[in-house]
Parts: sequence; structure tokens; C-alpha cells
Amino acid sequence: MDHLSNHPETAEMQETDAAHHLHPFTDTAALNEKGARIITSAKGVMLRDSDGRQVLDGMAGLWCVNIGYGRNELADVAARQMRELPYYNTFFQTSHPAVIKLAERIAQLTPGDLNRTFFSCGGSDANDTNIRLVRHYWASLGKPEKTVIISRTNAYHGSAIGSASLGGMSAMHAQGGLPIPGISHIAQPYWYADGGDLSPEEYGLVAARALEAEIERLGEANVAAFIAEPVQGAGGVIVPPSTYWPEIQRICDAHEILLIADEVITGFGRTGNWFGCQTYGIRPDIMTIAKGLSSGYQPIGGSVVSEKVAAVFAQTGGEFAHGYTYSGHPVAAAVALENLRILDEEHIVETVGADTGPYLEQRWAGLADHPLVGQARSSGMMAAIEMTPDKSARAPFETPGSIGPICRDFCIENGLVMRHVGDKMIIAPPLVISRDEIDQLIEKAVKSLDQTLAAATEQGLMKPGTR
Ligand code: PXG
Repeated sequence: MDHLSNHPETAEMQETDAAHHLHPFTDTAALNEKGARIITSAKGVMLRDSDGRQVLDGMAGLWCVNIGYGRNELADVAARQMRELPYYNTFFQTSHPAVIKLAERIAQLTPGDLNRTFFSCGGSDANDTNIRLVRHYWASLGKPEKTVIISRTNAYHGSAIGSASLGGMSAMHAQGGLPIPGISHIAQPYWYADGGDLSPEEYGLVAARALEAEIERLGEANVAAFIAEPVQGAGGVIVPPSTYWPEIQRICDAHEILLIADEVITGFGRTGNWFGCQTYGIRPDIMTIAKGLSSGYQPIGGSVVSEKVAAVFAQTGGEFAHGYTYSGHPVAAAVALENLRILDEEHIVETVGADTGPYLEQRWAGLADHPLVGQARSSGMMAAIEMTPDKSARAPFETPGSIGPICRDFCIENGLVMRHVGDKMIIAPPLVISRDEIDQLIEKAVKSLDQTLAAATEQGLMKPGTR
């Protein structure tokens, strides 16, 4: 089938898009000047744009298309569910088969006694749920003053007012009067930028102990929870030092606070285990899930809670005055269930853990030899490189953020979606990427880095700055 035959000319679509579409996380003036890149179809790890160009999707959409594009089984399940029961709600003491099966399957897959899920449409609203959930939990236990949630700088927990407040993105807080009260932020475990002369292991302990200091500063009686991504994704794939999570877990165990693991990116195989918690030895009370839950084929997310948390809701909590029209949407639930079947039966997570993940890690680590690269790091199928004008000093560029977009544009020209976060380049390809496709990805990345170095040198951008 020729997908292009269904579409008007690219320029015409771009013009209509520019006239009527307000895009997320986009400088509208800049976009309208050059026109949106229009993706019309996709298969496996390859995207096809409206000009018929093939592009390797190094970002799995937005970190979500874990099983890859073009799985007809999910389309068939969606069509069947729409014919049978396109919509019903889960409010007011009702339920339906698709959501019941999905809730059971999530309980089986998640570690420990995370056995009960509150459903949302994505990660942002799941984290907004978490804010209300942990506060209601403590209030139900007679401790209504335990309200403050500790998070981290440069964290990403979503874009709704609550979840954007939980996040630690200064550019987001600068718009719309965020964060809301009752959220505090500690430093991220970002050794490359902040570790100075300490070893990564030493710095991991320093970063973790900031949580203990913050609990003491706020008063334990006022703290409800700590929330963190096992590996920060949108912040630039910040892989924590090996000492970080064990120390965080010790601190959470020693204090009366809930631990929320935001697994929206790290869940469903991304780090080589079903959940990042398993890779990093974390025992959360609540887990945020979305993205890979349905591989992005339908919008669905949730907050998975432990028996300890669930018990309070079941016993003393009364009515939880919270819910979304589409909480546990039947079509999304059925599609998610089919996605989990494929992840499981095709051993996709095991393959990432034992074969393609280690292979990517090895190939990616080789990028550290490039003159522009100060560090290459990865965790399963998520990886980052730090670009620098001075490798030994781990120096930033004199004009931070000037090199990333140049590299990103070369990548696109070379047929690779690789995202920039400042001057870091990051990838998170579909989990089904093969060794051969990983080789193609690395080849395109190296070519793009060579071109970026040449362009940056020519434009006089290779000057170190200070942090
Ligand atoms: N938590 C985490 C850890 C996330 O990465 C959310 C919550 C919010 O999920 P929803 O489904 O509401 O978007 C996310 C989303 C990027 C990028 O460019 C990252 C996300 C979303 C969009 C872009 O890195 N993460």
C-alpha cells in the first residue's frame, strides 16, 4: 500500500498544521517557519515520513513503543473491544472484563506486593493521582500534616500542574506559577556534571544523603513521600551511581515516608528487567506506569500500589474522591493486555536483558572514544552521550545548548531520530531493535558526531565554559 497516496502534499499539510495546531513543547514561531516533520507510517523500528524517507526511530516515539510499530494483533484487539464494549467507566462500583484482566496481569508482573492499580490515561495524570493518593493515605492514618513530597531537580514527572510541580524542570516551573506548594526538590545523582573530584560511588552516597538531610530539614512529621525515576529519562538519561539507590532505600526504610518509583519510562523492559526497580534494587510503595504498558498504541497509565497502601484505602480511607472518565478505558486496557502478552511470550524483556541490551551497551560505550564525547552511559535500552569541548575536564560548552540541536539535525539528515537534551544526545529505541539495527544506529550516530564536530569547529563553538 502506498501510504503517501492518502496524504496531500507535505507542504500543504505543513501549512494546515501551522495554521491550526498548537504543539506541545514546541516554539511555535520556529516550527511554523520550517514546517513540521510529518510521520505517516511505521514498521518495526523504522518511521516513514510524508516525503517517503525512512528514519530509524532511536526514541521509540517518546520512549514508549517498546514492542515496535506495526503489530496488527493490537489493532485487532482494539477493533474487537470497540465492537463489544467501546466504553464503560470504572466509577461508582462498576467494572468490566478488560480492566479486571489488566489489573491482575500488572499485579503479576510488578515486583513485591504491588498488587492494585488506579488507572489513568498517561504518566502525568498518574502522578497527579499519586499526590492526592499519598496525602489521603496519611490523612486516613490520622497524620494529615504529612503532605510534603520530596522530588529532585531535573526530574520529569509530567506536564499537568501537579506532576509538573513534582518535576524539577526549571523551564517548566518558569511558566504558570509552578511549583504548587508542598513539593521540595533535592539534587539529582548526576555525577558527570556535579561529581567534581569524587568517584561516582562517593558521589552517589552524597546525592542520596541529601534526601535524609531534606527529611530532617522539613521534619519527618511533614513528609509524605519521595518520588524518583529509577533512571531519569527526559532529564538526559541520568544513570545513577551504583551506591545511590541502596542508600535511598535505606533512608526510606529508616523513615516513615512512602517511596514512589516513577517507572513511566523504565517500566516494561526498558532497563533489561520488567521494571527499573528490579535493575536497581528498589522496593517502592507506589509505582507510576504508562508508555510501555501499551507500547503507546493506546493512551493508558496508572499508579500501582502495595498491599500496605491498598489496605488503608480498603479499611479506613472511605471514598477516594478522585477519578478520570477514561480510568481503565476498555479499549486501552485490552490493547495493553495484548501488548503485555507479546512482551512476555516473545521474550522481549529477556532479550534486552541478556542479548541486545548488553550489545547496545558495548557498542554505545565505544562512542566515548569520539573526540566530541565526554561520557557514554546506558541502562538496557536507554543511553546518553555527553558532548564536550574538553574531554578530560568534563567541561560544558561556553554556550550551553548550542551543539545538541546541530547534532540532532545531522542525525535526522542521516536517517536517525536521536534526541538532544542540552548538549547530551539520548536514545531509547524500541526494545525489539536487532543487533543489525543497533549497528546501523551506531553508524549513523558516529557519522552525525563527525559532522557535528566539523560544524562546531568551523563555527568556533568548541570553547569550554564553566558549570
Ligand atoms: N513520568 C515520567 C518519568 C515520564 O518520562 C511522564 C511521567 C508523563 O507521562 P505522560 O504520559 O503524561 O506524558 C513522563 C513522560 C522527552 C519526553 O522528550 C518525555 C516524556 C514525555 C514527553 C517527552 O523526553 N515523559
